[in-house]
Amino acid sequence: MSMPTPRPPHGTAPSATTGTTPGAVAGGGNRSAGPRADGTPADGLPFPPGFVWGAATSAYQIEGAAKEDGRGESIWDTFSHTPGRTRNGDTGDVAADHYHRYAEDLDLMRDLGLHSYRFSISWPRVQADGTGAPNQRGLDFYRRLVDGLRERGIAPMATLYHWDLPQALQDGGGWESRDVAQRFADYAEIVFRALGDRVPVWLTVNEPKTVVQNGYLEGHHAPGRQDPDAAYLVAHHLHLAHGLAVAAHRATGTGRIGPALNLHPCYPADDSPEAARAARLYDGYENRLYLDPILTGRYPQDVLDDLGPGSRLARGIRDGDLATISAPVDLLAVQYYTPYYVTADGTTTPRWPTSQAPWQQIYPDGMYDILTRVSRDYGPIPLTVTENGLPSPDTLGADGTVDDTGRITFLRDHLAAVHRAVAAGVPLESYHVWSLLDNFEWDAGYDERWGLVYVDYQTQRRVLKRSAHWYRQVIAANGI
Ligand code: GCO
Repeated sequence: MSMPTPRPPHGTAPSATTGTTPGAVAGGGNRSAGPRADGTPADGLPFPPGFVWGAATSAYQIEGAAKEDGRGESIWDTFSHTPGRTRNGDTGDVAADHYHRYAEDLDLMRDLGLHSYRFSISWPRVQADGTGAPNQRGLDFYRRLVDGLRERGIAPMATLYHWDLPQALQDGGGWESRDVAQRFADYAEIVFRALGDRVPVWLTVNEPKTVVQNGYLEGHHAPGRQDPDAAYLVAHHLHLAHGLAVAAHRATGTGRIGPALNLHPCYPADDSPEAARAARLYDGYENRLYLDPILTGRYPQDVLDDLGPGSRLARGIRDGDLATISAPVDLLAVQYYTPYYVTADGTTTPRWPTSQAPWQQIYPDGMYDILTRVSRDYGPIPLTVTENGLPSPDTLGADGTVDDTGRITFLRDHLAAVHRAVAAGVPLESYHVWSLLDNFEWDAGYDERWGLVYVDYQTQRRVLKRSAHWYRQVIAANGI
């Protein structure tokens, strides 16, 4: 089946940049690397006044201090310490040592001019075993972090769960156990009471789909299972945890709250009706299985039918669950990395060059498509992009600089797509680059560098990459 000729998005080849002069872009384009000298956006794409620019991280990927100040063990401590599970046997024991270097990192964020910083709270740092009285030393770290952000004029955006489930709860069944959803709500309440009035935006569960697919279908993320029947029951309990945390927020928290979903536009790989049908079901598993229960109170029927009435998901849904799960939320966090092209037999086929991460096809138009689709299909819910970026094998030059112009090309192309979506009426209020710092990229360990800021893991020295200098200009100009 012949494939249509790939069309480079936005007139720039999506392959990595070869240019060495500042601002060089793929394909020899003459666009500058940032706003003009007078501060106006280089490409003439100003964002709306008040648009919020940020960057994102997560606890296990940057904090380190894995056994400090009462932190308990998480499933990612167990998984990363299991031989063969992570590249080079890398773990998050030290990571970017953010737990000790947070003040320096806060100054970095201020110097970049960030308006918002999305981080996650480590559940086992707050409750070592996932239940019981809170660990005040753990909460104190997040109090210091949040106060440090506010002192620097940076809005905290806190994710409650970014995959580091306390191991003790995993020992009791983990997300296959409905009880863990309630434990999560109890933990969320502790955090709301400790930080609630200082955090304007809360995100409940980061990427439930990745927990389901990587943790329970493919098994290359913690807890390393390959059990499809368990996987979709886990999805339900993650949704329940989200809904119970929203209820806890309404009772104890302040600010706004919503889910953080990674969404992948799913396109038919050809123009056959079979491919269209297969792409629709693929979209069900990739997107609607997460969007629909939370935003509409229903599971997608095509997915339920495909799983069958005897599935653990179907049997795990109890009266009232969907009402809990679909409690109104204040915003939706969208995380976009890659599209999928689905063939008639329901498998996928690549279409665009990938980044250093082989799963990531570089396709900026997918950002426009997913943002406009969410607004079209789910109404005017305020949106924020909380993750978008790519890894590259960045190296520290002899001159002390890190030339990651491929990341500038990627970010500018995706921001141009964001700009188009906003111009089309999508109620998008902010954009966060993944990631602020190079960090532990799960089973890929430290081989993939996703940060705007280079981390020399031997010395923990931070070096702004070229993309960080560029992003600072974008923020200052409020446009690209
Ligand atoms: C995710 C996670 C991040 C990853 C990033 C790159 O979306 O998978 O939120 O922790 O590091 O997306 O894979």
